[in-house]
Amino acid sequence: MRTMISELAGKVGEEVEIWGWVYRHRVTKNAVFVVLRDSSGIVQVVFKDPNSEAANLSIESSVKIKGIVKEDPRAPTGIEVEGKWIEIVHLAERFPITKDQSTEFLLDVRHLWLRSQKMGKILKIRDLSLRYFREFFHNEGFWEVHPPIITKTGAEGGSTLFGFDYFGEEAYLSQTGQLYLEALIYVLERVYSFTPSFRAEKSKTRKHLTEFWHLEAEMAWFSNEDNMKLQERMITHVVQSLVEKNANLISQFTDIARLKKIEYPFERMSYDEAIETLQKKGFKIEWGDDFGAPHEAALTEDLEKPLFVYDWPKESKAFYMKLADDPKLVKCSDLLAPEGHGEIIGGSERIWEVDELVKRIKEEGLKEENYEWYIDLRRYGSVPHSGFGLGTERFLKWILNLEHIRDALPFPRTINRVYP
Ligand code: NSS
Repeated sequence: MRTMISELAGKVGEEVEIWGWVYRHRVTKNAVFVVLRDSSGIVQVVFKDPNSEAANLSIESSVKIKGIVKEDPRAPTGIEVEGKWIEIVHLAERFPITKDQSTEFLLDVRHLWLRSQKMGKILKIRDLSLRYFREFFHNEGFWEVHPPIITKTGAEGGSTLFGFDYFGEEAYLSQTGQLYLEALIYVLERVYSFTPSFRAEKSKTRKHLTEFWHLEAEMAWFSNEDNMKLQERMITHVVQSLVEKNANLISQFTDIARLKKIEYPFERMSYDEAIETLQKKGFKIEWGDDFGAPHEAALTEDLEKPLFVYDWPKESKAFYMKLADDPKLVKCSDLLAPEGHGEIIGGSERIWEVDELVKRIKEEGLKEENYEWYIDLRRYGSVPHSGFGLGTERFLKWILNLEHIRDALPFPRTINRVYP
């Protein structure tokens, strides 16, 4: 029977069979050393016979090995396996990835680079985070729903729409499921979705993808204040679950103490205050301007927790946002991660009256006929409501302190890469 590598520690002295891939390989006068990798971990196997078939292995070959589990204080996991038998399932060709290769090359062979220890761990943390997000939503009475990806409606600005010909009609890849989630609150009240979102981002930065995984929620009867409170509790739940249940994995990327501090309530600052703060710090920024990466960094550099910047100028935000008491502003908030990782959540209260919505659609120069169904939602028992969207990869980049957003998912799509 097969044993996973992570289970070996409990089997010292026993004979086991392990299956996996050759991670490292070294042949000396007296022995053959094979570091074997499976999805649960790595372990060193020593064959005391230098003529063992193990001597012929190449990196990434797939093998089945039988051997005895031994304690070894020098090994990172405290154990190693004394190899007794080996079956080579597939002898790998020369593996193209060796030490010290360029980032561009590693991106070209992404399908193979995914086997690295680092990527394997990130992918596990990505999955664990999503389990905790879903757990949070289900605990809070949300239903998971599935909005379409092919749409007629842009929502986050025309410049980043991917358009295509849909049997003679112009259609787009979804930038957000939000408008559809708004329809679904009238049956389920609290809904969330996890979908790919697409943005034809011209910007080549460390935090922009053209395809990212969007976790979105929409809640009937919620003000933007309720919305922010839900977001901070959600982030706290996910981060603290990771800290409590997966400290071993997480601590290989970042200091756990840094994450323990991520507890609600988060910091809050109005857009007006943010502009003043930036001007005092010497930035040439005017009321009405959006923030770039240096601004976000300056606002959060001294913070240990995320910061909500709320009540933005209407002109800088999307058409669907509810006007604030001061009609120059809209009831919305961006959640900025600390340490300059930038915006991780965008959320707002939505316009729920027909006239106000039609006026904003016209002001923004959008085609009213494409939004007829969306306007319709304001005609039959409309209610105040709010929601938000979180970029999964932005969240992971922040939590794990990743250099670049592309390492937060297996096959990143950026302005200059759609392969592999
Ligand atoms: O444009 S957002 O700020 N807001 C929306 O799309 C709303 N319609 C969401 C909603 O209320 N349901 O995008 C939300 C988040 C943003 O904070 C980022 O974390 C992430 O989506 N995002 C991105 N991540 C990676 N790459 C790109 N290009 C990107 N754009 C947004």
